[in-house]
Order: sequence, then C-alpha cells, then structure tokens
Amino acid sequence: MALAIILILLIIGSLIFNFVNPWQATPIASNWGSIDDTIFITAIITGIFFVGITLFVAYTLIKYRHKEDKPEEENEAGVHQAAYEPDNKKLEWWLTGITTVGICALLAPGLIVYNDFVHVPKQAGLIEVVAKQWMWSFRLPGEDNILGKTSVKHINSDNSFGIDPDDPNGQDDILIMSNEIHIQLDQPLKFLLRSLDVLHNFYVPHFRAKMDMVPGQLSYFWLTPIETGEYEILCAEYCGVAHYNMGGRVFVDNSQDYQQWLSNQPTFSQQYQKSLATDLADGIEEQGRQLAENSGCIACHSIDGSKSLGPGWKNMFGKTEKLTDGSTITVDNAYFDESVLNPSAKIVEGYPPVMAPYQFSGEQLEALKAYIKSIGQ
Ligand SMILES: [Cu+2]
Repeated sequence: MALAIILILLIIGSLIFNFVNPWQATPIASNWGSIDDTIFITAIITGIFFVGITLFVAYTLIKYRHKEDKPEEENEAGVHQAAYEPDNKKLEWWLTGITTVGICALLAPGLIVYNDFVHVPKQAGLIEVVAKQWMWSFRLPGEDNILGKTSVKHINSDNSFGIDPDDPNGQDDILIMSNEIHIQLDQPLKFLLRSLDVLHNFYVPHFRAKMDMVPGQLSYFWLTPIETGEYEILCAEYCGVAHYNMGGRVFVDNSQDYQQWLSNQPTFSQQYQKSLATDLADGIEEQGRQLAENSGCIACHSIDGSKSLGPGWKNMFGKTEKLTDGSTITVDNAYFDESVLNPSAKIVEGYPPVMAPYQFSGEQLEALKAYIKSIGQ
C-alpha cells in the first residue's frame, strides 16, 4: 500500500514539476520550431506511457494486496497461488499494436524534421565551422562563393585550415580565427562542419541546431536565423579535458552590421601572405597575441592570473615552479620553448600532462614570449 501511494505521489510530482520547473527552453532564434514540436510530441507520448504504466502498477498493488481478514483462495493442494495464464492472444495483440503506434509516433516526426534539417535550400549561403581541441574557427567562401580545397598536408601554424595555397578558389576565402562569428538575419545558411582532431559537436541552443563533427568526415545542416542577438555556441561532445572551455558566440546581425563586420575580416591570401612575410608592422607582441588566439593556447592558459588547465601566463617568466618529479625550475626562455615543443618533458606540479606538442618556428616562439612577457605590464 505504501509503495502504491509513493508511485501515485511520484506521478503527481512529475506532472507538477513538468509544468512549473524553472528550466524551460530558451527563446528560439531560428526557423527550427519543428524541432521543438518533435520534442513536445516525444514528451507527450512518453508522458502518457509513464503515467499509464505507473498508475497500472499502483492499481494492481492496491487491488491485489494481502488482506489478513480475507485469506486468498487456495487451490486443491491447499497452497496460495495466482491463476496461471501462459498466453493471452488478445492482450498480446493489443500491447503489440499500442507499442507499435507509440514507437512510430516517436520516430516519424523526428525523421521528417531531420530530412528537412539536412536538405539545404538552393539559395542558402555557406559557412564552414572547424573544430579542434579546444577552439572554433570559421571560413566563408568569399566573393566567388566557393570554398577552396583543403588537405591535412597543408595544415601548419601559418595555415591552420589546411587551405591549398595553389587553389584559386581558396584565395578569397574569409578566415575567422576566433570563437566569435557573425551571420546575417533572415538569410538561410548551410553550416559545413569538420574536425581536425577528435569528435566535437557544434551546438547553438537558441537555434535548436546541433551536429556531430567527425574527424575525416564532413557533416552539415542549415538554418535561417530569425532574431538578431548574441547566442552561445557550445561543444556538445566530450572532446578532452578542456571540453568545458570550448565555447563561442554567434551574433545575428542585420545586413548593414553584417556587411560592416565582414569587410573587416581578412581573406586567406591576405592572411597567408602576411604570416609568410611576418608583417612587423603589427609589432611582435601583437603577432604573439594573434598566434596564441589562433592556436587555441588561451583555452587552457589564462592571461589574468587565474588557474586553468595549464599554468597562467601573467607574470610567468622568472617564476620558480615545482615539477612533478620534485625538482624546481625557473621559468626562462629555454624552459618555455621546451614546454611548447615538447610539453611532456617537464610538467609543473598540480597540472595534468595533457598538452599536445606545437610545431612553432623560432620567430613564432619569440613572438609568443614577447606577448606573454607583455601581459603583466
Ligand atoms: Cu569539442
């Protein structure tokens, strides 16, 4: 009896919680209201089954409970026994039928909406999202509307997208080496997704849009943003120790703001030529800052002195650090270079040995050190 009452209270509590809970969906900012509808249909169907099955269990617990004053009927041998009914064709047909209808109603709306989600309208623009541990970057096709060819062969610290320098289609590609991207209101847009290392997942909750990014594969979906504003990008696939830091922002702009933003973004040829020529006009510290941002260093190394996955950079040079082998070291240029090129050689105590080696040139290391030394000042 107590169990039956608990089950009934559980149903009432679940229903109340469902309607008054503080975690409602964020306001939608894309055309994918149909994704909300499928979630709603799923909640209704699973809710009906949950309430129905739990109520049935509570009902049988009450109806067939043990009663002291009314002993159960005994069989001929004098033993208390439930009626034995090995099969009941009619009941099985009912259960099979209801379950089939329930499962179809759960699957069909999702399949229909997913089909729309990956059937990109012809007039849609194109944006490529590139994920790597633990940062986002983006590429737009430029004036020719064609993304240049890419290959892992071409990936290096001057060309993190791996764009083929000889492909004419790639020259005007616009590169956004930042976790922040702008897109245009009311313009359908195809998101082409790729990963340079492990599984990631591009997720913008306000757009209800989400897709895995699988190394070696291209995945995609499309959407039309319908509200201007600033929305959060999340990585929704556990991708290593700094997964929680792999966030970004997408800004939905009206066309005027968008064009203004776009006109300030460098093309591949500008950026590639510039990094090859190591444009000193920017100053060595600014070059180091860009390198740190473009290489994803700042996902794990803070510049404000706070503790993160790796040692913070503020006032780092000259510090004495205790290593995991018990020895101590003073952070100098040589130790810094070694820690970038071969991070596992010496691990500072209290930090996990998770950094991957970076292949930076001597000039790049100088720029990075100049930037880090300038942080505390
Ligand atoms: Cu990730």
